Amino acid sequence: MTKIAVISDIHGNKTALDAVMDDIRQRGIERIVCLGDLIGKGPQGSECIQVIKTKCEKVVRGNWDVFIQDSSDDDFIQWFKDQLSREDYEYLASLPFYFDLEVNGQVIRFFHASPRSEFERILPFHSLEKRLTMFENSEHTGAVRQPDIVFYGDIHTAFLHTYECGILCNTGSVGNSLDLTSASYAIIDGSYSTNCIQFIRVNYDREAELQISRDRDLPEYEKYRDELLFAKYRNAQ
Ligand SMILES: [Mn+2]
Repeated sequence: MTKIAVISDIHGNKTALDAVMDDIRQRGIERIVCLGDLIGKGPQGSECIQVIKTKCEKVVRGNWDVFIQDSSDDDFIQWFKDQLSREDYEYLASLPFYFDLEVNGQVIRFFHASPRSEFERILPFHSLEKRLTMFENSEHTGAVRQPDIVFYGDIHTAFLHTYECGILCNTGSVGNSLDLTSASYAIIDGSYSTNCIQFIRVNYDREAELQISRDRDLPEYEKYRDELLFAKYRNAQ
């Protein structure tokens, strides 16, 4: 029986990650994949990398996982850089851009933000033309069979759209959810030779996570608190 949990955008929130991992375990699901942004914003990036490294069969890199590897003169970014070990950096540098899985004859593609870049943000209200580019191949994929189903993260907002060419699905975010404040993930259930997609919301102890953040002197704590308690995005226009 094929059941795969798809998680994304942990952002160093280990309290939320543990709650989601418990939920996945209780459902008897053994396969887990992760769509990147393991670190940044929340206080426990290195600890989250350890969990993801051990529990996930495939992980792609997100925008935070990429730019944290560059040198920075920004104090905020530097704080997160200082939390990571050499092994953590090596792990992040080893992550692939994307992967495909074939389930019941359908190609399911997984990447962080778009088929072209970890930094290209595609939102559910963008033009249809732009959303349909999510099914296209790119220099990262080469000329392979195009996907029937696409899973991505990045925008911290869960949704599913159906088109003639396929299904576009965003898992939402485990650690920094910006639609509802509960942790978000998806399940692909390939039982009975069909593919069923489910969305799961997990309540977790946000006050405990904020306590850890204060204990560790997390930079821009108030912005993190507003994201966790009110789903208020720090860079909202
Ligand atoms: Mn993210």
